[in-house]
Amino acid sequence: MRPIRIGVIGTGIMGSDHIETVTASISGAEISCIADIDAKRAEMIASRVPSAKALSSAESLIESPDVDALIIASSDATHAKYVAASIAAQKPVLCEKPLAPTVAECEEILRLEETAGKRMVQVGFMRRFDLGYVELRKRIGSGEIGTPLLAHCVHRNVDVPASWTSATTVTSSASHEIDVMPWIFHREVIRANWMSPIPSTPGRLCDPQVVILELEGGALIFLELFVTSGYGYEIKCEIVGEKGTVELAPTARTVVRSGLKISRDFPPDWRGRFAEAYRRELQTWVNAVSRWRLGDVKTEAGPVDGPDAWDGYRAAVTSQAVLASMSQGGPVRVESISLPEFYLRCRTSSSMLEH
Ligand code: ISE
Repeated sequence: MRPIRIGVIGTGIMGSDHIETVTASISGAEISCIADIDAKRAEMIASRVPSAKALSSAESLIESPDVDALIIASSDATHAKYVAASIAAQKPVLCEKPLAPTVAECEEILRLEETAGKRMVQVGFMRRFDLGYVELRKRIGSGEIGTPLLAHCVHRNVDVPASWTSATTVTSSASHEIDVMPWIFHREVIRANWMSPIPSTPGRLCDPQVVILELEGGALIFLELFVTSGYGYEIKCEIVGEKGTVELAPTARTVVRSGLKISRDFPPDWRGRFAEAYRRELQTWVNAVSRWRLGDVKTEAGPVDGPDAWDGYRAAVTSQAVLASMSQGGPVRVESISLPEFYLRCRTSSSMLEH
């Protein structure tokens, strides 16, 4: 079978990274077309990829006969319209998180998929493909540490761009824990509480931030977000259960002892920390798209093998509650949503792995 020809919209940090990963490490796919709001940048990136050409607009890329499936990695605010156009063109999509910045836009995507009668959209919550998180989930499921009661999570960036706001910390950074912790605990978030310590010199951003998520049944997730930590990109997660704890092990490959000190390196950002997760995410998605094209997947399950549009929507609903807590103060109830019959059927009729 010929490779899946992937069109990429957006060549910022994640678009460029996906182009490199697909080209170097993914079997059964190639990058065929690239579009960016900055046409020169699209051309420059395409010139480095032998199978790719630059197209002048995202719309022409979605319609192009040379594109079988899409990676959407443009700015968050443009996701919903490109996802909608891809569903209309009946082309599978891997959309970077967040699926869309607002709950209303996510709801519209759910409606479009249901009308199309199949899932077409996978959301780039790549932590579900990280072997550390996968193992955390398995160990919780095995009952080894008893009922999980709480989690301590830390999420630190070195720095953020000038356009970043306190809300972006929630939609762009916290959204990962907002997605992955309910997946590990097998429980929905019912309440969110946002807080921020008061620094000696107030800055432009609230940083660090603390988010406490309460899950059904009473488990608690404590999340520290510190996006201008300055020292490195670091992710920690320890889950405390009734009979023990389980945590992600440090990921550095070496430990250095020198000059009366012991040290290990931190990656500068998430691409290094989650490189293998991104590779597994992309390969799993490409395999799902190939099986779907061969007619090997029940129609409504669609070309998806990982977090779907419902997961993107669920994360948006929780993020909205966190943002409400940020603006009004105090705990905010997360709107209760239950998986509709259509998504339940898609998931149970899917022949694929469980994510
Ligand atoms: C970034 O946008 C990402 O998506 C990373 O995965 C996240 O860890 C980081 O905090 C965000 O800035």
